[in-house]
Amino acid sequence: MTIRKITSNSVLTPSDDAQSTVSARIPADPVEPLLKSLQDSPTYRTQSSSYDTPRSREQIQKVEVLQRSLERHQGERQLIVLQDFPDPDALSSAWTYKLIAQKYDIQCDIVYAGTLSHQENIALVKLTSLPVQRWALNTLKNRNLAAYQGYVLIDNQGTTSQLTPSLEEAGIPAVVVIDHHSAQGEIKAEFVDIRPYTRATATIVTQYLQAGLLKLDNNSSEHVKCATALMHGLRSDTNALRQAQEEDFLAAAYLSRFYDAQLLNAVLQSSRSKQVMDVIERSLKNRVVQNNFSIAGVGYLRYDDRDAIPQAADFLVTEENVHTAVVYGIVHDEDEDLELVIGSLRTNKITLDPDEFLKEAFGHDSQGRFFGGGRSQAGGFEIPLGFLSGFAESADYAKMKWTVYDTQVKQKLLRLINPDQHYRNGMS
Ligand SMILES: [Mn+2]
Repeated sequence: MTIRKITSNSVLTPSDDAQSTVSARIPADPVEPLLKSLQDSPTYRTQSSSYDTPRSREQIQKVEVLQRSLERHQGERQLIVLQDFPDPDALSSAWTYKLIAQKYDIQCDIVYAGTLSHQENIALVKLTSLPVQRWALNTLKNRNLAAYQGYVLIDNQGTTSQLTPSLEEAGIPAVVVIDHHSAQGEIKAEFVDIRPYTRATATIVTQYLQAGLLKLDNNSSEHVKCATALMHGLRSDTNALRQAQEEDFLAAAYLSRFYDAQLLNAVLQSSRSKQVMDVIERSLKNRVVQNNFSIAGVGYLRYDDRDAIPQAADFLVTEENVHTAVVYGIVHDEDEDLELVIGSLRTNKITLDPDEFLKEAFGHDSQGRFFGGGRSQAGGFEIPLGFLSGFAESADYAKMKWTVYDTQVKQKLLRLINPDQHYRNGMS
């Protein structure tokens, strides 16, 4: 387990009862007076807690550091880079950062290299006019990277985007990293706020709003849409608030003053495509359940249907006696003519750390980059097929290739799931 380093001068959140005493004192407009009173509050100088609430001194300091970074970069242009397959948490948090930065005269463009494939993400972007652009890797040479003085990573640490190596090459510095996934390696940026114990990046950026970096205005349709997107992001990373912690509820409570419930409903009502249903069906048919883990390979799927994999994992984890589901398949990226094994993990088991589990199961490549990683209760992995990439002429060859990868992925997972049983061959 990765434990957040606690330094002797950190002021962390108190025990639950102390928190409730304080929550009772929250005034109608909780922001500065609350933070001020809490900073002085002796009840806050207590021991460690597994997560921070917006009230810890550490977080107040974070907001001040971010503010200074924004001031330093006034008049500049920044590129906000999302993971290749951005989710609602990433999309909404990036939009929030863009709106905050605008106040400091920083112009941001939000980009991702992969695809928006979940029906809800497509609906979210369309219905809220969320300002995001697809920058496929092969279009990068036509972009004017020199226009950007820095890049920003939100809800990721650069390891899940194909764009970061090119930005590094172009000499663009990472200015800001805001994420809640476990640390994916060393990060060099001016401002880093990584909170592995926070359920959603949307919670972190909502706390920035609450701390006064941007005052949301009910009369601004852009603000209302952004608050709606944040509410969706927060819900989607907390399993519709079922796994939310106090700080997520507090963030949601704040957003409830601004968001449009009808708009959120419209986003949530988007329906699944036939392709997604087919992948779910395959995962159901192919699943192997061992030691409460459900594992399913779904074979080949189109790049645009990539998001069917986490949806299938979401479904498999609902089976009785299953606490963890892993679904994977081979995805073909036509733009890049590249094939990848892509997988998702979902777990209800509190003691299972998806980040640790996936890193241990699949290890890393020759550059030390892990094939998988995660956050609380969810994770994913991507393994490039390399030399074996590319569509095969014969169906037999494609089948053989799938069998090899299917066997290898299962082998690596089962080694962890059944540590006592040496997993040999025979994948039935
Ligand atoms: Mn997230």
